[in-house]
Amino acid sequence: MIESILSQFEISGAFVKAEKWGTGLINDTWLCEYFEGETARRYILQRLNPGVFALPVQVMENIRTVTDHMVRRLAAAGVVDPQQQVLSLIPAVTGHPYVLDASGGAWRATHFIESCSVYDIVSSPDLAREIGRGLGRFQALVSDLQPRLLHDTLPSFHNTPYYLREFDEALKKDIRSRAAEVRPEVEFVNRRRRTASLLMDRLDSGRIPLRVVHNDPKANNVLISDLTGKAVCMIDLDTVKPGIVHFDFGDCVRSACNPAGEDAKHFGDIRIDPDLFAALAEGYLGEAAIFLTPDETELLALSPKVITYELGLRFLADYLRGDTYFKTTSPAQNLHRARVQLLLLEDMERAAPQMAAIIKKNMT
Ligand code: ADP
Ligand code: GN1
Ligand code: MG
Repeated sequence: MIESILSQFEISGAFVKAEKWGTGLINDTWLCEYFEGETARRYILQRLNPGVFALPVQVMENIRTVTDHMVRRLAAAGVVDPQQQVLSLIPAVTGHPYVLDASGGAWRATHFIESCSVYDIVSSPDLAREIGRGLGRFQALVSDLQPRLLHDTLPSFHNTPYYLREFDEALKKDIRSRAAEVRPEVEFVNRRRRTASLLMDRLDSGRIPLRVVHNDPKANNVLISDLTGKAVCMIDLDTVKPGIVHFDFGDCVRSACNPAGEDAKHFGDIRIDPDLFAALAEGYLGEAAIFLTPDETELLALSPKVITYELGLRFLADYLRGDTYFKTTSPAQNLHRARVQLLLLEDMERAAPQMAAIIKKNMT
């Protein structure tokens, strides 16, 4: 199957092997090796999750629009080899940037960017700063791209009030009879229902603008150079579409500034680390301050809370529905993930004044 899909992409040389790759919760990824003469070349092959991406062709068109734009911007700025800093799609023999399989599943191939790593857990401020910088640079490069040029491939993707309604629905239906088990989490969620609209209200009132954003910039979606320790490239661009910068910044903080990680082993270790947060904010604003409005910047401080609430709701709703969205490797993993996010949210609430002060400091 993999070889037959690969043969439909414009990849030259002899196929050597393909191995499963990455720790993502949605798509399937393979690292593929070829030999071209004496030279080994590697590629990433991915199958988009059809249960999540109902419009794969539009997803791929968005990725092409965004990556082409970034390459143009970097080339105009004098970067000699922009393809080393931007995900580079390999065309299929049809000319499209994807291959559709018999069941309608969409596949894409990209050049593998060598000598880089991704981190599920961030343990130093230097790394957090680079992750923030990688996100800020990505957003800055697309800040002059009109959002209307992109398809809205996932209409409610970061609509937190929508996820709250979906959660209520899953709880009411309780198709797996799990509601009784999650009563403390439900109470926790209910006490914070107002958190859901904190960002969407600002967008609806026109206080913050719609932009082209990544929408899924968790820490492990930033490639970091093994040689320099610097951010090289943002990957995992399926969710790139119109949105607000806050969900990006918040998601980056949520995933990079909790040293216990998304699958924390000990609940007691879950926290927002102020040094990691300060470094990430500094790295991000060092790149993004140039295009953000003062209102947007000020609102950054509360964004980690909203997205952490949102992801807690999504994991918990998925648990209630019987684990149909996020990949799991153990029975109550989505419940565990939800608990981690809700504990992290509680710590963010405690740290809110400190986080606001750090953002303010970076504004001056
Ligand atoms: P997922 O949606 O499953 O998280 P990603 O697009 O993030 O998929 O890819 C999974 C992993 O593959 C990443 O964590 C990274 O290690 C690696 N990867 C993806 N694209 C590239 C690339 N172009 N160059 C190098 N590594 C990559
Ligand atoms: C999913 O694809 P991946 O693993 O990078 C999810 C994100 C969540 C994340 C939590 C399309 O991202 O929204 O924040 O898991 N992506 C989608 O780990 O739902
Ligand atoms: Mg990823």
